Amino acid sequence: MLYEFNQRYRDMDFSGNSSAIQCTPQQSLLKQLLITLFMGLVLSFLISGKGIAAEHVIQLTAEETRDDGFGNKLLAYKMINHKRDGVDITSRYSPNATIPGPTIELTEGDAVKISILNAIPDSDVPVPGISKQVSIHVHGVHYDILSDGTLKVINKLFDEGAGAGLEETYAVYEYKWNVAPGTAGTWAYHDHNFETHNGAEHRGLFGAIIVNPIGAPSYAKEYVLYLGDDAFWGMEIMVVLENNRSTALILSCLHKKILMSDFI
Ligand SMILES: [Cu+2]
Repeated sequence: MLYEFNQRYRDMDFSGNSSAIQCTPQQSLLKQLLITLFMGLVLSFLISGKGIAAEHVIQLTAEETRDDGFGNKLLAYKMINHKRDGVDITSRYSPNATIPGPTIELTEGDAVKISILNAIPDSDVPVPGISKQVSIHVHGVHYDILSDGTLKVINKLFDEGAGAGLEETYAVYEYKWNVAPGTAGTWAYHDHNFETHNGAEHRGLFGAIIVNPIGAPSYAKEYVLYLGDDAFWGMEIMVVLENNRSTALILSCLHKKILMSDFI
């Protein structure tokens, strides 16, 4: 399947009315003042060393897992590529599709373009009344409605995912996140479109983003833990073992006594 962006989203013009408008001398002066003020703000950010935002370009797929021997298959996100300011940092992730999905670390002020490719078999074949799309619906960071990662029945605009939706079909769908100041924290992302308008979060399509405050200390090991009704799921981040790759943890509390010391 080609990794092509949906044209409808990319070609959309957000610049508004572009027809030429004559400025009066007062308006020109005001414009110059605003430009000077803006340049001053940019310079002060650069001098203080703060607010130097990174640009992330991230590509994920959603895949079906192997049969568990009883006819059950789950779904999982996989990191295909992550570039931070043009530097490839994909090697910090597992090369496999994992449950939970890849934990994505960001910093306040960053900008993110994240796209999803649907690699679930037959997901591009429309089925009346059933969405085969997968999406990335995120919490915590800011975005406009075209990056909500939901179906048109919810957002009233488009089926915002990859694969055959109820109305639109895309091979790849791209979202834009504004990791605005004030969004620091650990947040969930998950599918919202597969088969129901609440998606397939319960079948494995979920993960976390960590938004660090500017200047936050870094830690040798971090864990994101998810609590379900019969299992702990987790993601170990930046592990020194295993070539610094993040590793998914699936720890059933029915079969294993879990101690917090396991994580320290
Ligand atoms: Cu949610």
